[in-house]
Amino acid sequence: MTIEEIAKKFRPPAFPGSYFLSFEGIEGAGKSTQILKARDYLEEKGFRVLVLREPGGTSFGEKLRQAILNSQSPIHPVAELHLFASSRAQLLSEVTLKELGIPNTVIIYDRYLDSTLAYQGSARSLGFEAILQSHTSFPLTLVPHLTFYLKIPVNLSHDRQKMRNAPKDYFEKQGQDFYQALVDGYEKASALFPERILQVNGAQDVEDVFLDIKNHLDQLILENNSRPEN
Ligand code: T5A
Repeated sequence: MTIEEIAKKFRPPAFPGSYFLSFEGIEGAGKSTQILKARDYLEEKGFRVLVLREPGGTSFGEKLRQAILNSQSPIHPVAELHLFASSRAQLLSEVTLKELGIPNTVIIYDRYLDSTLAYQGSARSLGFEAILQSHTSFPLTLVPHLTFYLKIPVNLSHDRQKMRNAPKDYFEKQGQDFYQALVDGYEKASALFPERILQVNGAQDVEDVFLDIKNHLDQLILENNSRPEN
């Protein structure tokens, strides 16, 4: 089976009136900044919004997050893949699937499957096929209705990390080649899931980035004819 054929098996969850969204990008792309704006906007529209982060979001997942991001020694790429997938399966079953069952809910993930494709599949060289094959059991077969990929160049990622002046975590310590492989990985993921992944120019001003996102959110809600405010 080709990776395109495997990719077709991934589907968004079917809960009428509720949406599953994710935000993606390299370090400092502006995900957290834009997620808060999207949350406020969707709440104004009358949705109930939950923001969840990966890895993490459950007590089991937060322990895995600490184990990975605070690791002082190298973790094997296959171990990384399974740690992220474990956190994801737990978050989907413990929180996401239950909450989406409540009408007019929006779940926003700060990183999801495309992070694993870019970080472990591309930058850690495991390949897309290995990542997708490890996600073929439910609930890992679920994908968001829309994914916003905030695209920034590698040098801007470094500039924003420097400005933040926080201690570097496990992945932030990686070199230029790793970051370039992440960008390549996100491009490849966007080509594999062209309807789900929307590329947004993350190098613009915060407000201009959000304007692009807002237009896509309006379109998604209109297409599905579900406006709780009406
Ligand atoms: N990981 C995760 C994997 O390897 N595999 C996986 O499967 C998964 C799920 C998670 C790490 O785990 C890895 C990837 C990550 O390395 P994390 O702590 O969640 O780690 O780190 P990030 O998600 O990368 O979070 P960051 O905080 O680094 O990036 P954000 O959220 O994209 O950026 P944000 O919004 O905090 O902004 C960064 C800075 O830039 C400014 C902000 O004010 C902030 O100072 N900024 C802008 N400045 C100018 N113009 C704009 N448009 C700006 N937008 C933001």
